[in-house]
Amino acid sequence: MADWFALERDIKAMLKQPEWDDGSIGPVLVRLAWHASGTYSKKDNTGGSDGATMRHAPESTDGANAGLEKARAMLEPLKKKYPAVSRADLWTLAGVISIEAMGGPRTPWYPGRTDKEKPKAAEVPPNGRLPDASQGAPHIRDVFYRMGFNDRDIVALSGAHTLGRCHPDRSGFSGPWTNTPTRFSNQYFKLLVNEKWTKKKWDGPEQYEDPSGELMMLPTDMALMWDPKFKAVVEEYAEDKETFFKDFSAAFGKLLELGVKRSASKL
Ligand code: HIF
Repeated sequence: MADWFALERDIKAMLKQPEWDDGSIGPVLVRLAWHASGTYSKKDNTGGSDGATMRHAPESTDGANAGLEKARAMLEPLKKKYPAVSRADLWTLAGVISIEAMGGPRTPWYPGRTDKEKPKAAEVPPNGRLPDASQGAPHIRDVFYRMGFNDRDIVALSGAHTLGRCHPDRSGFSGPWTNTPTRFSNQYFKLLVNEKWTKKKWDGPEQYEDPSGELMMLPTDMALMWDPKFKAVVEEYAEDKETFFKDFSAAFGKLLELGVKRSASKL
């Protein structure tokens, strides 16, 4: 049996890293947990966090996962310390602990994922299943409906962009969404509603900036304001942090469970 309490403590203890971005590796660990899970397709029940397949080609080479090799490497010492814990469990749990440690809700999480050391080709999801930030509402719906989410879930999940930042050497985009990128809150929604966002004039991909030029939104973030159904939920969460936290926790918990197969003995 793994000592889950000790593992949680160890994850929490490694989050603060002054030399990393905004002083915490929490945001990139949240991105790792989500990208491991977000390849799921309910059409054929493939993809998802089970197997920790992001270590293997082609998933390891998907442009959407650029930079996550660093996050995976940072968790390796914990894999060594807790060999009974699968990487698939470790990556998803690290996201959950990060959100909670940064002031967010506790997300439901259950162990029991197994790692695939030598997956068959069909066991690694194809590239291109993660969302493309340069697109709009129809693409967001295609990708998240494929995982089994609805419009309200999509907006709830999107609140995680209150955390972290974009890196020109990873995605090509640049900058944080909020002034508090290591604090989980409903700030992302407040900014979407209250700031004036304009297209950034630069050589990089299309992104939006606030009047200070310091904060950013991706085209997929702006799409939540341009689509009336999404916008109504954005406005609700901007006003009501409690409801956002409750809905986010349920949706993120569901995301981490996608495609997970457990044998009864593992529970
Ligand atoms: Fe992100 N996301 N995401 N994302 N994401 C980036 C960074 C983070 C999308 C694109 C990007 C979700 C949905 C979507 C986090 C968490 C979540 C980056 C920048 C891009 C381009 C990567 C880089 O350059 O380092 C798109 C198109 C999404 C669908 C709409 C989730 C809801 C918001 C599911 C989610 O939880 C986090 C955290 C980061 C910050 C990572 C960091 O290193 O700081």
